[in-house]
Amino acid sequence: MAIERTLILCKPDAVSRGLVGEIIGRLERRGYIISALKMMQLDGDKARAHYGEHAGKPFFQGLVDFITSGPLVALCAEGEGAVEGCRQLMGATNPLAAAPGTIRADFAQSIGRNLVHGSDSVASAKRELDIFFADNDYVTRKHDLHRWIFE
Ligand code: D4T
Repeated sequence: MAIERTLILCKPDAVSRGLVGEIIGRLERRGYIISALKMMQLDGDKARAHYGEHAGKPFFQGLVDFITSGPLVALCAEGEGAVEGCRQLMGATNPLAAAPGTIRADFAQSIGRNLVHGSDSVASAKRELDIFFADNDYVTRKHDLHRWIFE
């Protein structure tokens, strides 16, 4: 499995509920490296770009309103199979369908306030990371050493 990068968002509900540390801690304990991180409040244009695939769906405007409603924490997680691995940690989109032990099952109640976003493919990750981060936002991490620790 290749080293992948994925975009994780701790959405405004995670920030306002004080769950950012819990979420990042779970990513770190799984062994993912954080190579970029920032707190920001999204403007409408970025929010619509990020959620472009959902444009026209009934929940789209609510999604944009919510994601722009307050600060979020965006980060890039790196590691072997990080895209799928991070989605495992998050659990199913609807917290009621998420497996116990996942972030959404443990801390969320509704699909519209499900705390986290994680890219769903390597291609989406690349597109989404480019919305949130510039090349010089990333630090170089030593995957060889890190992989040896988690092997
Ligand atoms: P994100 O993008 O937040 O990681 O969620 P998922 O990748 O797990 O799920 P998604 O793209 O299908 O949904 C994006 C976002 O929209 C909200 N949503 C979704 C909603 O409010 N109502 C709905 O019916 C659906 C399908 C939740 C996540």
